[in-house]
Amino acid sequence: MKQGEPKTIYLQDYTAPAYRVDAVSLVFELGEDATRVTSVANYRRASGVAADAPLELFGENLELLEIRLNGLPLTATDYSVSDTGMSIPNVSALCTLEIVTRIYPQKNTSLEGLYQTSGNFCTQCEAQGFRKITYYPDRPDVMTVFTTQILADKQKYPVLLSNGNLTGSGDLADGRHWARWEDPFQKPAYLFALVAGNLQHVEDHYTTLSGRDVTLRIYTEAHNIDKCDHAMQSLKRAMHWDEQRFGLEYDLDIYMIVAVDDFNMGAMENKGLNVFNSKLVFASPATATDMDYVSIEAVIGHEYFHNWTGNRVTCRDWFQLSLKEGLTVFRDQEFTSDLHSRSVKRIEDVRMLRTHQFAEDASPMAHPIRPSSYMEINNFYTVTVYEKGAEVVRMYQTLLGRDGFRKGMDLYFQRHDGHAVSTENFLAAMADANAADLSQFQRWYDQAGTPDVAVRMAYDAAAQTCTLHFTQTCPATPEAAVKSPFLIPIEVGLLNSHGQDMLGTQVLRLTEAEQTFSFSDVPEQPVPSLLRGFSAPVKLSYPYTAADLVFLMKHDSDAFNRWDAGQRLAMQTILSLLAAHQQQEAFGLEHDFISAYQAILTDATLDHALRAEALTLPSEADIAERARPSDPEAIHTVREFIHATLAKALRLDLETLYADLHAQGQGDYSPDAASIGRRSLKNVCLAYLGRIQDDSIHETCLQQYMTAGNMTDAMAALSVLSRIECPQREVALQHFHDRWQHDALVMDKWFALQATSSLPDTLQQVQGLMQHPLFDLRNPNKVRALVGSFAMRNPLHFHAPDGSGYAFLTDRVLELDAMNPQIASRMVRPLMNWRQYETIRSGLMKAQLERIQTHAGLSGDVYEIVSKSLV
Ligand code: B3K
Ligand code: ZN
Repeated sequence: MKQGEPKTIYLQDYTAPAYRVDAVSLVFELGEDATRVTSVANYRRASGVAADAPLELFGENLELLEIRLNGLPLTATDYSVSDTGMSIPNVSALCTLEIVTRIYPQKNTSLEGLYQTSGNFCTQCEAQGFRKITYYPDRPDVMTVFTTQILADKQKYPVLLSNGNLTGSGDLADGRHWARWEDPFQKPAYLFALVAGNLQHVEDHYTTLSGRDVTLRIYTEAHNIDKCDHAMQSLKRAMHWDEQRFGLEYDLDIYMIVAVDDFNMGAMENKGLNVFNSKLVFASPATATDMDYVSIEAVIGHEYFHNWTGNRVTCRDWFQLSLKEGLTVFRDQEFTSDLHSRSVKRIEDVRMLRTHQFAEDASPMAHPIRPSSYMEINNFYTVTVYEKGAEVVRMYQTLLGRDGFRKGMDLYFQRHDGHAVSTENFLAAMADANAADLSQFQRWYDQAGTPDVAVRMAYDAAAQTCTLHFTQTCPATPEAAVKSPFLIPIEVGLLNSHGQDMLGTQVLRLTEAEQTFSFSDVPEQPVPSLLRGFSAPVKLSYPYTAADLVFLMKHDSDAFNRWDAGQRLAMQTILSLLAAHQQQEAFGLEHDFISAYQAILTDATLDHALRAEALTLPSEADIAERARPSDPEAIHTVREFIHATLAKALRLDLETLYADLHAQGQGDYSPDAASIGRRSLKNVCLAYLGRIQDDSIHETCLQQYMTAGNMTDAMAALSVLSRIECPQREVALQHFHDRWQHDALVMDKWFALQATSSLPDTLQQVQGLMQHPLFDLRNPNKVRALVGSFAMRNPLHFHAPDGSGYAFLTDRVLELDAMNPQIASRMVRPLMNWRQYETIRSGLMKAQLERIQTHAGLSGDVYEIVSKSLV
C-alpha cells in the first residue's frame, strides 16, 4: 500500500478552489532519458478568499528543478512539498508561478501522465494524471486556456501535437524541432494532451451546419494507415448526428485522433486531440468483426460527443463523473440507435447492464451513480457511473418526452457552457425547461442498488377495469441500509387475446413504495406488457405463466419486451433444471419450450438480428446472479444441456437456415445493420450446431473458417471449434496464429478465444500462453485478452473447485500492481463477489483476497477494491 491506508475523499468536503488560473503555458523538452517540463501559470485569488490562503498544487513523482514566484526564485522555506503536492503560503492575489520539473516517461508503466507507447510519447491525464507532469491545481473545476510548446528530436518524433490550433513551429540547430499549440477554450487539466512521434495521418474535412470547415485527422503508425477509413467515416457521421439531434456543432478548426497500442481504457476525449486505444480505431473486413465495426463507430461518437458534454460543460469534482459519462453514453447509445436498429441496440445495452451493472450493484463496490466517497477515483469509472448513469439520463427523456428532453439540454448548455457543474445543475435544467417537479428524481443520484419492482394484476370483468398493483423495494448497499422510494417511469401495455394493444403504451410514474394504477374500458382480461423498452434500471417481477411468456414472445408490439419474454422463459426453465440437477434428478426440456425456439428459428417475418438475440440464452454470469449461492459448474452443465437439446431437436431447421444465410452472404463485406443481422443469425445457428458431436459439423466450421471473406465469420467458426476437442480445432487455431502473428490486435482475439474455452486444460493453456512471445503483461490489451477473458468470461474454469483459477488471477494481479495499478485494480474484480458462491469456492476466493490485502507495497487502487470486498 502507498503510505498507510489510502485517504478517503468525501463529496461533502468539497470546497471551491481558492485560486483560479487565468492562463497556463507549458514547455516540454522531450528527451530519451528524461523530459523537462516548464510551466508558467497566472494565478488569481478567488473573490471572498482570505489573503493568507495558501496556493495548493498537486504533484506526484516529480523532480522539482526550479521554482519562481513573480520572477523571483523561492527558497525551500517559502513552500512545502509532500508526496502528493505543494503548498505555497504567501502569494499575492495575482501572481505568476514558474515551475520546472523533470519526469521519466520512458519508465512510466502506469500509462497515466506522460508515457511512451511503441516509441512515441503520449499522455493520459484523466482523472489525475496531469499532476504526474507538473505541479498544478489538477482538479476539474479549475479551467483555463493552455499554450503548449513541444521540443523534440525531429527524426524520431516528426509529429508534435497538443490541444487547439497550431500557432507556430520551426527547426532548432541541434536536430530538434518545435511546435506551439494554443487552445482558445478554457479547460481543466484532465483534458490536456500531448503526442509526439513518428506517425502518419489520414485527412478529411467536415463542413459544419454553420458552414465552417473542420480538418479531420487520424494519426497512426504507418503500417495501420490503411485501416482508418471506418473510423473517419464514423467521425463524420457523429458530427452530423450531433448537429441534427442536439443542434451541437464542433468548435475548433481541427479535430485529431491518435491511435496508440498501450492504453488503459478505450479512448480519451482530450480537447481537439483524442487519444484512442488502437483497438477502437483500426478496421478492415479481414481483421475486424462486426462487433468491432459497431464499437468503433460508437466510441468515436462517444469521444466526439464529449466535446459538449464533458469539455464545454465539465464536472465540478470527480463525484460528478456521471454528469459527463452517463450523459455521453446515453448520447452514443442514441447515435447507434438512430443509425442502426434501435431494438437490437436496446437489447444489447440492457443485456450488458443486467450482467455487469446489476452485479456491481449487488457487490461490495455498489455505489450510487454519484458516489459520496472514494479512495481512488480511477476505481469509479464503472458500469454504474457509465451505464446506469445513461439509464438515468434516458429516464428523463422517458418522463419528459424527446422534445422536453431537448429543451432541458438546450437550457443546460445555455446556463453552463464554459463551466464546471454538478448533477444537480443537470437535473435543474431538465426540471426548469419543462416546468416539472423532479425533486424525487434526485434519489437516483444518491442511492445505490437495483430496485425490485413487483407487480400484480387484477381484472374486473363486470366493470371492465384492470388494476396494476406495484411495490418497490431496494436492497441495502454500503452507503445506506434503508432506501426511499425512487421515481420510476414504467412503460406498460395491455394485450388482448389476439395479441393487440388495448391502450397503446402508457408511462406510469411510480413514486411510492406501494401504488395502484387503474385502467378503465378494458374489455377483456389482458396479458400485461411491463417495463417496455426497459424504461427503468430495475428488476421487475410478475407471475407470468410459461404460456403468457410464449404469447408475449409472439405478439408484444414492443420488440424489447418480445425478447425479454423469451429471456424470462429461458431463465425460468434454467432455474428449474438447476434445481433438478442439484437434487440429482433426471431433467429434460418441455416440448413447449422447444417449439417456442423453433417458432423463432423458422419465423421468416422476423428480423434476422432480433431472431439471433432471441435465440441467445442468458449467459452463465446472468444465471449466477439468479441462482444463489452459485455453482458455476452446475450452471455450465445445465446451460450446455439446453443448447445441446435444442440443437439436436432443431437440427434440420438450424442446418437449413444456416445454409440459406450462408449462401446469401457471399458478396462483399459490409457492416450495415442488415448484413450484420444476417451474419449474427447464421453464426448463432452454427454455434448451436456445434453442440452436436458430429464430425461433419466440425468440417462445416473449418470450411467456414477457411473460406470466410471477413473476420466475423472466421471468428465465429473458430470460436465454435475452440470449445470442441477435435482435429479441426488445432488446424484452425494454428492457421490463425500463422496468418495473423504480425498483427497485435488480431492476435488479441486468438488469446481471448483460448482463454474462454470450456475444454478441461484451459488454465494450463492460458498459463502456457503467458509465455508466448507475443504476450506482454505491460500491454493492457493483452492482459484483458488473456487474463481478463479467463477471469471474467470463463466462469467454468475461473471457478474451478480446487481454487487454481483464483490463485492464477491473484498472481497476475500482484505482478500487474507493481507496474500498472489501474489495470491490476480492474483484474482483481472477479474475486470481489466471493460471497455469492457456494462455501468451498467463496472460502478459496476470500483467501486470495486476503493474500492480496497483506501484500507489501500494494497500490491504493487495488487496496480499495480488496478492503471493501472483505468488509
Ligand atoms: N473519459 C475517459 C475515461 C478516462 C478513464 C480514466 N481512468 C474516456 C471516456 O469515458 O470517454
Ligand atoms: Zn466518456
